[in-house]
Amino acid sequence: IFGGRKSKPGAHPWQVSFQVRVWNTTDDFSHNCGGTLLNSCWVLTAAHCIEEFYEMQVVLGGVDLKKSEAADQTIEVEDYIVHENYNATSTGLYNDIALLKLKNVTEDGLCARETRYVKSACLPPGPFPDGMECSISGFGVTEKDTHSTQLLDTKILLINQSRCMDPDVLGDVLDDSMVCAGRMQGGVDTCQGDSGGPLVCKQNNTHYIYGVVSWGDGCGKKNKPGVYARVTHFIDWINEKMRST
Ligand code: 4AZ
Repeated sequence: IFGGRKSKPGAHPWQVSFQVRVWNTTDDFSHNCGGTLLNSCWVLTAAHCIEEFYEMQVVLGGVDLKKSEAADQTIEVEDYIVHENYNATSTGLYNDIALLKLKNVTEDGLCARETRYVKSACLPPGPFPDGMECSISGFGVTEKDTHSTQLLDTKILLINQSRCMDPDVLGDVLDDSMVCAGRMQGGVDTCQGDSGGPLVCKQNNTHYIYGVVSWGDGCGKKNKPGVYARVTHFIDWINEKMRST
């Protein structure tokens, strides 16, 4: 996160750290991407966060990757579903969305347990207006050029699609699987390591997952807002996949 500050415990209870181990070594899991808890057993993330990893887990409830905290819940990833039309090209990442299915860890068939620090975000009921202020959070690269071990957050604005497709902004490379958000003056943005994490908008005291951190032209640059997978475009896909398994 560029232009962020340390988040307060419980401020982003749907935020996950999606962690992986590449080989069967004694190496610890390492943070790979962000993600958003949709319900007890499902996490939304970006398709580009997924490869053939040896082992995958999510950590919920934490605000510090270096410390084990009382609120932490660490849960294995049992399976993943990448969007069938995910396409990474030189111009951008199309349909950059995926679901992680968590392993049941309780007798009642649940995965994550809801607490003050672990809660799911809602799927949005429809489009939100251009200019709406929404929040981003993550453990990714900051303006100091290093990943953050602390969960950082900040606020950005939803940006009009045709404005974002101006030649002086990102150009004619976006499709309706994407939504832009940021600050046109620069300095406030998501970056590498925040990928897969939440762009959350609050309406009537309910928090909606509106975007999944996907890509951009660098981080925090003037006139280069971040690009997010547009969750409203994928509501049917998400519900269908969560029903089917
Ligand atoms: C990345 O490399 C990345 N500024 C994520 C978000 C943005 C740029 C790059 C948006 O994962």
